[in-house]
Amino acid sequence: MKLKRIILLLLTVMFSFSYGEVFAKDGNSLKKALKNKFLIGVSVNTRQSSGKDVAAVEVVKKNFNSIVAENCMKSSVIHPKENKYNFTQADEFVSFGESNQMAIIGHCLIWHSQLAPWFCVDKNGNNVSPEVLKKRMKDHITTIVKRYKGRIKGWDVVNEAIEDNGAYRKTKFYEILGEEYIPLAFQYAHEADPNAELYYNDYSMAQPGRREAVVKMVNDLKRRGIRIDAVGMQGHIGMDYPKISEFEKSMLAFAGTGVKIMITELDLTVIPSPNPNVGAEVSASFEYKKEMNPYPDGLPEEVSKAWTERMNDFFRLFLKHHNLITRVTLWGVADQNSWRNDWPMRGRTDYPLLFDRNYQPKPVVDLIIKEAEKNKISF
Ligand code: 9MR
Repeated sequence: MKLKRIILLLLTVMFSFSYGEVFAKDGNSLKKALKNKFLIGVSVNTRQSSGKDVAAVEVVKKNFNSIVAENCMKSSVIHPKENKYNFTQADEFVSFGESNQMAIIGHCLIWHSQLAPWFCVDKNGNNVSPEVLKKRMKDHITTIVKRYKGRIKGWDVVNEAIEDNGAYRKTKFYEILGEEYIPLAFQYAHEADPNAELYYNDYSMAQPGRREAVVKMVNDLKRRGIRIDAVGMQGHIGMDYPKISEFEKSMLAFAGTGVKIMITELDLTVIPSPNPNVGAEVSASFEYKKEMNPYPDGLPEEVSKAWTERMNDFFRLFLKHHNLITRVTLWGVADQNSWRNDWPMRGRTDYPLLFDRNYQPKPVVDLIIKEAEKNKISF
């Protein structure tokens, strides 16, 4: 009996290793390996969704089954003036996803940043009244969501509304409408496409203050019967932040409210941060310093190894909780596409993504594939 169990165990281990290797060499891809775990997505820029960046398009098609618009659906791009929408790039993005049978994610309906300048103010630059802002939000959300009704799987409805300490971010939306702008945005989105999934998305989600505030916000929405399907944890992480245990705590806390978890904007920076407290605050900006750009010509072996291990650790965490997670999305295709090269300091060379500057998969891709395949085999 005991011998039979040992043989079975040995066979399982041998099989899972060789299976993983064969698969990886055979050109297995992230999306095949993760098929029964969660969607594996990537943000695409307009050169990619228009097909111009041919090499990146190949990587996207082979490895990812979901896409999100990196910039083309932000209000300043898609709705630059009150009576002017600019749908060209967003239309192209949605068609790209459809022609490749991908789950298409809209990003983002209400965000204080990259906000169209007209949105919250009148002609003299003064804040509009609550009634006017509600109407503008409703028009904006309804027009965009209806245009892509039935084609977009889910929307980041509100982006980055909470601060590290759990306070509401003092945006124009908040100034004019208070906390209520959030439920209103979800309500308008739901009315425009009742079948679309709706998400709240934010960065530095492992911060205890933000964690608590987001849990409270989701619970309030649910108590009021307002649809919210998932919390998006952006995942702009570094080599020493956040602690994986704190990230996991937040995953479990959000899942505890009854919504799903999505890792929406994953990238792992390896270059020094001029100020570790800026999270992913887009407005942060520091003057270029050569010593802050230590790896312009490639990563030293030991740094690359440490990066691989940490990225792999995060994927192991995601695989451990795959029943809570519906999607993991990388914020960019290959390293040269990443916003990290220019934020919060312009002109640096970072290595935050799964594919290198030659569009080749990094060693971690194989490790993720093996880990996913290992979990798949059970006797
Ligand atoms: O990657 C995006 C970059 O190209 C834009 O310049 C920037 C401002 O619109 O936004 C970046 O994406 C952000 C995302 O929309 C929301 N979370 C933080 C991301 C990184 O700043």
